[in-house]
Amino acid sequence: MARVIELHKSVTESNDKDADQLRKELKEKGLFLINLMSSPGSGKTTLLSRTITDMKPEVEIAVLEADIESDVDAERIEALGAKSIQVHTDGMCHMDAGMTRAGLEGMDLSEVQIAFLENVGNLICPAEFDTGAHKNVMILSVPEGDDKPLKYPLMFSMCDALVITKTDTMSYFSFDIKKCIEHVKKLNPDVEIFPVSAKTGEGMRDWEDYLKRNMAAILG
Ligand SMILES: Nc1nc2c(ncn2[C@@H]2O[C@H](COP(=O)(O)OP(=O)(O)OP(=O)(O)O)[C@@H](O)[C@H]2O)c(=O)[nH]1
Ligand SMILES: [Mg+2]
Repeated sequence: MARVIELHKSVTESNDKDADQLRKELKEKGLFLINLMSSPGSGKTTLLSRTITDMKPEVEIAVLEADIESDVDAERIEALGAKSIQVHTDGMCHMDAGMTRAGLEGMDLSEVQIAFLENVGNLICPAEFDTGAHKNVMILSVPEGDDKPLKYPLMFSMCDALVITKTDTMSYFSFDIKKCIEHVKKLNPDVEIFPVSAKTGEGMRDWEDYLKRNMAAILG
C-alpha cells in the first residue's frame, strides 16, 4: 500500500513567496523538482515509469502523486522500487507550494536527486499556481489533438518543456506534429519540445538528456 496524505489548501499570504522559498531550499538540499502537468490520461505515470527504469542506475527519482482520489499511481511507481507518495487535494484541481512542501516532507528524499510532482490532471488550474518546482513540464498526448495549444494557451505559454507523448499512435489520430509545434512556438518561442513514445521508447533518450542537463545546471 502506498502512503497517502490528505492535504488542504495552504493558508499563506503569498503562494509566490512560498514557492520561491521552497525552490531555494530544494536546491540547497540537492533536489531537482519538476512539476508535470497535463490532461487526465495523457501518459504521465507511464512516462515516469519508463524514465525511472532507464535512469535508475545513474539517478535516484521519487514521485509525488497528486490526485483527488485513489493511490493507484503511487503504487505503480513503488512497484518499480522508486520512492513515491500519494497526496489527495481535498477536491482541488491543482497543487500550490505549501501542498507540494507537505507532500515532499512525507518522503525520505536523502538519496534522491530528481523529484517529480505529477500534478492533478487538467490543463487549466495547475498553470496558475507556482508549486516551487525548478522546471514546469507539460505533457500533451497525440490522441488529444494538435489544436490544444489554441484552446489552453496559458499552460502552453508557461511551461519550460513540452513532451508530446504516445507518438506511436500518430497515424491513427491524424496528428499534425509540425502544425502543433508551430502553434506552441508562437505562444512560447523558448520551449523545448520532446516527441516521445513510452511504449516503444522512441524519443526517451532526448527527454532523459534534458533531465540530466537541467539537473546539472540547477544543482551545480
Ligand atoms: N500507445 C501508447 N499508449 C500509452 C503511452 N503512454 C501511455 N499510454 C496509455 O495511456 C493510458 C494512460 O496512461 P497513464 O500513464 O496512466 O496516464 P496519466 O497521465 O498518468 O493518467 P492520470 O494520472 O489518470 O491523469 C494507459 O492506458 C497507458 O497504457 C504511449 O506512449 N503509447
Ligand atoms: Mg497518472
